[in-house]
Amino acid sequence: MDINKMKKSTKAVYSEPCKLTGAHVKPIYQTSTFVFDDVNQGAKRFAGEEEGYIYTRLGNPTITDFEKKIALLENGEDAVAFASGMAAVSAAIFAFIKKGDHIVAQNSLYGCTHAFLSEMVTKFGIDVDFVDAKDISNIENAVKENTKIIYIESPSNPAMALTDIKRAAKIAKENDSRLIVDNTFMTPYWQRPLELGADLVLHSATKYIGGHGDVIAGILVGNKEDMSLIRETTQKDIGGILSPFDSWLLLRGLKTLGIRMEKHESNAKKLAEFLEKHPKVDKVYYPGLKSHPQYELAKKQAEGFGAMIAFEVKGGIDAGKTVMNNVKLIKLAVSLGTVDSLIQHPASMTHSPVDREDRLKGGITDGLIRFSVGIEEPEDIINDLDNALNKIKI
Ligand code: LCS
Repeated sequence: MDINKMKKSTKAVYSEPCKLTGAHVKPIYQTSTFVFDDVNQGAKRFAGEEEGYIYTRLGNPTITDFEKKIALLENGEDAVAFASGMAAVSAAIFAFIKKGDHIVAQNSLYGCTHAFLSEMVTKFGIDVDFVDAKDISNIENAVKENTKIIYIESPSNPAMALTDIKRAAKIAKENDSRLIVDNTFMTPYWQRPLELGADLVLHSATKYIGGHGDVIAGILVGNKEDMSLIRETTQKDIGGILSPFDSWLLLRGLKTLGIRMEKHESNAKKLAEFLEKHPKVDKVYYPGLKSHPQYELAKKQAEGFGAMIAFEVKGGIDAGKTVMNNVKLIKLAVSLGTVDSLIQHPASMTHSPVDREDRLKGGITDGLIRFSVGIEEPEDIINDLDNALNKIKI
């Protein structure tokens, strides 16, 4: 049996029993260190001459199982797990840049990623240019001889802007740089950027990978060489590793990735169509709607549209606040990709670390509302949202 040849849901569900005890679900290796037989063995492990664990910051069987599962799902050679999505972002960027290098980034990115690139990375003598990557020629024109990284989210948080991943990968290859794709909104269930030519895939595993809103985690996937470099540098020495317990929770969450993503998406389609027709709603941004300007690209590069929706109501931000303050079933909270529906206001919450001017360039208007569609029954979500929308007085 070769699990690599199986369908994506089977890959997500599959796990091997514990080799030692036969336990169906493997135990958690909740340990910080590993005992050596003798000094010689310890030295060999440190020298990389013998396989085996040393210390959990350098590796742990439960973390390895999670990394291998994501590598399998993303069709990558290897993966490296982190304590958060942001730890994965910083580890990926710092592993491949040095003073004098240049990064081209999409102008529509998660708030802390944008802040990290515009404020932190630039402190170390690295230039970053933000471009509207919906038009791929903007990436093409921004790339320079010293560009080492092209960084995108597709779809982006929260504007739902897409980048043509295949074309961005081609530009990266021609320029001897790396394309990093944040695939958080899609998960490997709907989109696998490595298959489209990307060099590294990143996830805030806090979201759909875990799925239940009880873990903060991040992961990078790529080829063996890049992943080894990250393990030996930014993971080992900056040290933002994932814990064994959280790895185990993520492995549990992943088993239902397929059915969760299918239900999230079928709900999202219904919600997007409901919002598009609602008299109090001005604009809806969902790649699965034919009215989305990048609907064709979404169909081409992904197997699904996901379940993140952004919308603007008539009456601007005040009307938006009325909606967010009046939902009952849907929770007013940041984060996304949990089994329950969440609503939030990017300009004052997730994207408040970004200057207003930069937010607007990334499509984040003051009145934009972001909605992470859960797996409750769609009628209940629609009723809750409809009640809240009808509280708007116009
Ligand atoms: N990338 C994307 C696309 C994200 O949405 C987030 C977090 C991160 C990276 C960072 O991951 P974390 O460190 O939080 O695991 N996005 C959040 C959001 O939209 N609301 O709260 C967090």
